[in-house]
Amino acid sequence: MSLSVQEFRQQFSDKLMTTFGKKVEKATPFEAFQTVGLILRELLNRKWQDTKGTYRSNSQKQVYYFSMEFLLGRLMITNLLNSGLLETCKQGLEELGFNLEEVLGQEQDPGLGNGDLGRLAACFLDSLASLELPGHGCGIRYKYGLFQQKIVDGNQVELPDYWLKNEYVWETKRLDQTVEVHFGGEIETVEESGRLTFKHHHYEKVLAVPYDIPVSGYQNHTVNTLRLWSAESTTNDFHFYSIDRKDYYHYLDYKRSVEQISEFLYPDDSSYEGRLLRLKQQYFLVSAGLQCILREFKNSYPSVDLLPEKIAIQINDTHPSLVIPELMRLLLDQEQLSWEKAWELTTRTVAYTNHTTMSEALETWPVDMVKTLLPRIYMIIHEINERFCRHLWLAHPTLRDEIKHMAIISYGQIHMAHLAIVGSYSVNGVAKLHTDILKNSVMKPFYTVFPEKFNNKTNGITHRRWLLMANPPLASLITEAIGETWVREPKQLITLLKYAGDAAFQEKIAGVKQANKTALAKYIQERTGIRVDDRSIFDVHIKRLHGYKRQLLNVFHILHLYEMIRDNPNMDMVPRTFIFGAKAAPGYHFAKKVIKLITTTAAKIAADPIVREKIRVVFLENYNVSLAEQIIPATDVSEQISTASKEASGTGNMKFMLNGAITIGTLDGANVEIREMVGPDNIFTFGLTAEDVLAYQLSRMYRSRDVYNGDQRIRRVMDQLVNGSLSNDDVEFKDIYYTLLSNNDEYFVLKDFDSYVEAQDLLEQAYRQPTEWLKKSITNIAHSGKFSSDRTISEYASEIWDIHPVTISSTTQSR
Ligand code: CR1
Repeated sequence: MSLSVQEFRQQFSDKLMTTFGKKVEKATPFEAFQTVGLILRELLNRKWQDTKGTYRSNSQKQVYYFSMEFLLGRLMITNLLNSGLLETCKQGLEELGFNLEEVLGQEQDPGLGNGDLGRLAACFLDSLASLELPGHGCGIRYKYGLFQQKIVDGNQVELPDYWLKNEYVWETKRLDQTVEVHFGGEIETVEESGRLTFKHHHYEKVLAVPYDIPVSGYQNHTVNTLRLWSAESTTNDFHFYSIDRKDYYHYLDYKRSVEQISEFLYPDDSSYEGRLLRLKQQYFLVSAGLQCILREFKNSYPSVDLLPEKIAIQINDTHPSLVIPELMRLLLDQEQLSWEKAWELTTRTVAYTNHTTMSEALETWPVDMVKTLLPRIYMIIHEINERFCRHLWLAHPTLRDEIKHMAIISYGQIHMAHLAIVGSYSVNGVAKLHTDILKNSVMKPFYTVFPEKFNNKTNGITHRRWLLMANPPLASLITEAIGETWVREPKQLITLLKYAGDAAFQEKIAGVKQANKTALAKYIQERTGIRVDDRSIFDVHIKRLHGYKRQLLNVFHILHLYEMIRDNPNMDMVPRTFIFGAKAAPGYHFAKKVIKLITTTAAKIAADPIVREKIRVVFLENYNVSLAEQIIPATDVSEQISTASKEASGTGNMKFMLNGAITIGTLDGANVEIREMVGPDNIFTFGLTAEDVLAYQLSRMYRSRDVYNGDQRIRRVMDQLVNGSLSNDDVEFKDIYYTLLSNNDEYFVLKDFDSYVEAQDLLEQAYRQPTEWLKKSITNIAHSGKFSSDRTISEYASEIWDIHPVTISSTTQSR
């Protein structure tokens, strides 16, 4: 689509007038944003129509990616870049008296996700559309995203994230596509002409209304769909005007309970009600999504037998794993298929991605809860379990002792990962190490039974958002050096290797990094009032706050440096700025204490005239996609220091690498593959390996107290937690202290401290050699092509989904 600056300006003022009744001079930046949004929407709508039309007419297979989270980030910039209008819009807006940055900044981040898992889903949608692959997202339109984080007195405070308070310019409500989802009630089993049928009575009826968001591909004609479902009530079953108005009050209760379903991303699941709501959300997504897919499918194809040939459903972790019994329900009860046929179709359509081996995150639901909320679904899960256990008993006699650990239903709980494995044709992990751990340890018996299902798909990120949009100066520099083929084929970044040692190129790379650091320093000052030295090393740890991600280990290193500088104020060291960004789950006490520890350490250092010359700590509140886009291009050191075996992949590690940061990390998740690519000289690895960790967990031979007793540096750091030197309130950090000593330091912080400090020393020495450092940095960028989500999605497309690129033919496009 080409649009001249002149045409853009004209369209802008026309649209502004018809939408807001305003002249350009009077428009606010928000109105300008909405206006550009509407211009883009019109362009996208045409391509969207074409895409849908082409998919319908060429009857190729399509994939649906079911996920409880999609962490999209701002979409205006993506849509401008993808449609090739970024420059036109920038210039047009400037001529009209607006600043592009300010206009883009008006967009609310839709916080419909928590961390990596949701961001991965968004990168995947971007790659699907950019590779012209027929693939769509299916999720929930939560009214409130993940909470907004404020830091008050050093503590995290959670505020509601009402991202929809202004109209969301990218969505379209599709009332005509509404479906009904049923909860509760009873099932009556009746025999009709020799066949059992199941009648659902007294259920609660919820309307699922879809809102569609267009997902555009990079400078092509594809616009796929992200469909987000919203729960609404129906008024049909109530008589508001009855004499006693009883129905009216029932209706209010009912309306409230329905709307809750799509209200919050994470209902507080520390209570039974909270958990019930979460289960309701999962079924709501799954049932609405599947009904709609099946309805469209039946409009296009003569028989549901073709389902696996035409549709693949990928479930993003176990959250949408009720897809399996729900698809069975639809095929059995609605389509009247036999159990065997329905099972065959289901297990050839559904594929499952596992994203974690942490036992706390492996979902289970109490039988009673599922039975009451989803009676028919429970019956189906029960039957799947019976048949699966019988199969194990007969076909795998050697596993008989394992059956109780493999059953889908055991000890009153439904194990969703087991259901997902049994009911799908592909089970993939998200990095090599993680997949190996699934196969050889966590899911071992399942791997024995279904070896053919297990496969690895190492995660990736979209270089369009994380380099082209987030770091335009670096992107231009790369293009200047190696031409622009890398933009469509990120693997080509490898040709940068020949410039790794090139002094002139190094200087340019250093210049871009410095400019980004200066910009971030300015941003930090504006946001926090803290002035940081933009010549210091920017050492960054941004991700969810969790024990296994070990923000605590990072703080311990900082507190150790603090002691060293106090001992020797003239210590020769390169000044460093430690930057953190992280949200802690609202009910996760320990994680919140770690935030408090970071902010307390920051304050203590800021107040110390000697120490603050050398180190600074900054905690940036409300970490989200847009903030990550600011921070990553300015980073020198990327902290990826999870306890080995715990981080399934990580994707932040890839974003940093792509932007030339050097990783300090454990041999965990995708760090292992980053190391394989760049070689050991271009990454700083340390600490226990996954094997060590698993062995310690089995043998129970680790004693954190021994490490504490044996290392004076650790004792000094830890004593600061409880001796009043950090906080007057001497119980403030007691919990952290005892978690490490009395609860035996589940995440091996003390154990890895020594090798972490050593790796940090080596890293500092390397930083002192600018030529060597820049060489490492360029080498990292050059090898980052492997971690493009285009590569990941191509693998899913050919090895799991069997879908192929479709060139969209233009039917509505006038130009
Ligand atoms: C993992 O912890 C991984 C993402 C995306 C997370 C992280 O290492 O990069 O998934 N897992 O694959 C998760 O959120 C529920 O599990």
